[in-house]
Amino acid sequence: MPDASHGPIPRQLDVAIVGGGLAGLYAIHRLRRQGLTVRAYEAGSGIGGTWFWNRYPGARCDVESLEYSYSFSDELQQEWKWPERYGTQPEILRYINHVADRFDLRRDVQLDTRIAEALFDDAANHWVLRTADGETIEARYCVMAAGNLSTPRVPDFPGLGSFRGKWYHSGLWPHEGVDFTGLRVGVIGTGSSGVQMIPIIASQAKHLHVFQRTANFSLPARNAPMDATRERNHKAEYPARRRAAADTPFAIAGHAKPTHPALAVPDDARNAAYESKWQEGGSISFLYAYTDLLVSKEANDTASEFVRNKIRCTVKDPRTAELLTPKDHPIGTKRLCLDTSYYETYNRDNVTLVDVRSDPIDRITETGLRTTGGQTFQLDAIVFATGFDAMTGALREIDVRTSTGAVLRDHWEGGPLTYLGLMVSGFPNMFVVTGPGSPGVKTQMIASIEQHVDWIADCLAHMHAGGLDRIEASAQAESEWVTHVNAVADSTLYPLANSWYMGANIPGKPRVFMPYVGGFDRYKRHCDAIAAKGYEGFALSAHARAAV
Ligand code: N01
Repeated sequence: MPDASHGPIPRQLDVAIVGGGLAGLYAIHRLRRQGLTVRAYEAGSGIGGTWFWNRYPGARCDVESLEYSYSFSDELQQEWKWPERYGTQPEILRYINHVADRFDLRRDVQLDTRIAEALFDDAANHWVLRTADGETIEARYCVMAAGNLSTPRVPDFPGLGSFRGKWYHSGLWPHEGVDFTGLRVGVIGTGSSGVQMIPIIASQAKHLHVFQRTANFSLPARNAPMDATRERNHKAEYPARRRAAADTPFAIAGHAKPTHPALAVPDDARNAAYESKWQEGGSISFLYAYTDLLVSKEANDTASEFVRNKIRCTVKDPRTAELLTPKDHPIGTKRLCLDTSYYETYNRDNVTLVDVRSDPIDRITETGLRTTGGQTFQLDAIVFATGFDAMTGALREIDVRTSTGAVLRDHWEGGPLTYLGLMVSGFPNMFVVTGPGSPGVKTQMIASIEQHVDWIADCLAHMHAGGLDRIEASAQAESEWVTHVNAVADSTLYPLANSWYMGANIPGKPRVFMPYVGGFDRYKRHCDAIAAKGYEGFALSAHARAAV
């Protein structure tokens, strides 16, 4: 563990930030404005987090670009021009780099630096971070902005080392890109990443085999060049739109609040409403059609069946259509995918869907892969679109502990425990941005990032003003929050799906519903109320003064 008594003098900071993505960058900006010395440590060779790593073909945000952007500077949101309805990965990365330059953030980012260990020194009342290269950093506070989908996972198939072709993971894509022209390609996984890349790889490959374990619901994105009038109107109302977004469950404005339960509406009117949402494109609008689509199975069945019928109408081969039709979870309870010509792609002669639910992948061979039932596939390239160790993976990769004996991996043995998703009891002065127990991943992520970082910054300002320098979530507040997060999830349909929200995609990971699904609006009001009550549930103290 870190031992500050050896080696060069450690860098001293007010706040060490782990991660140089959208969250880490905003934390630098916001905390620096408060006069704090900050530095972000980023494992990648560039800033951007998710948008730095996920460069697979077709990578694109599924929230509209006018929404999926920072709101903290009106000048920024006025001057940036998004060329399309949904931002592509290169465009979003370009935006992030622009923000870093515009607000002079780079000087406080250290690239190519992976934080391996973080020790809270109770006597000194500071964090000691150690990088994988052995550098030591001391900081009064630590902000974990390491991302929720930043630990790529390749399934443990035997034989991968023997494969003579090339293999890739969606979240670790080569910067120079990959040309699949003329190749026999296998894509494993049909989540958001697979659904986005499959149509593009199919258009290049000689033949594409898609290995599907679970069919996923996907809606058309209906991406298009940015409409100039729409952009002008949106920008004219940007601050009001951002405020309106903060008053919604997903932190996304512009969708009329649903007024009726689905079954209160006659069948033909309901189907017409779904059809209009289908034509409009986007997932929020569809799931927000009625008040109860995510809480009532009967209501959800109507929306699920509408999409199942669309799949059956689109995919010509009835067997393939049936395999692509999700039947094991209600629509929206796994992350709903957005696509461009995903189902149509299965009508191509060079695309074959393979059901690896009934006949799972047994091993990777020198020339492709083999299933347990003995089917063999000859492949030149394998793409793993197999997802991430979501929400807890990044923090569990760091050895986080305290000098008094607390170990984060142990504390989270049965699933992540946090208070508001912002702090963990037993780990003073460590904040988490959009962590488990927060609504982050169920919202427009940048809005959640800004809300979390603003809350943390305000908290530090409050402490500074009061001469306080230690904050810790109480075990009771944490336990009550986790109970609440679970109770809210249990009042919805979410737990019915084997999703990464539940940790279900990682063999052996505890099955606990991790995000808070009570809505961004409700969560923000709650966090504000906690702060107004003097940070109820947190113990704030003046360690330096007490120690004198
Ligand atoms: O990962 P996933 P992802 N054998 O976990 C399959 C965000 N995102 O990278 O469902 C065979 O969703 C697995 O099967 P199953 C977004 O939040 C956003 O696609 O576990 N298959 C599943 O089909 C998203 O939800 C955007 O049965 C195996 C797939 O691999 C999150 O990132 C774009 C397997 C993994 O799907 C993660 O998406 C991309 C095995 N052993 C990502 N193991 C946008 O903004 C796993 N699978 C649009």
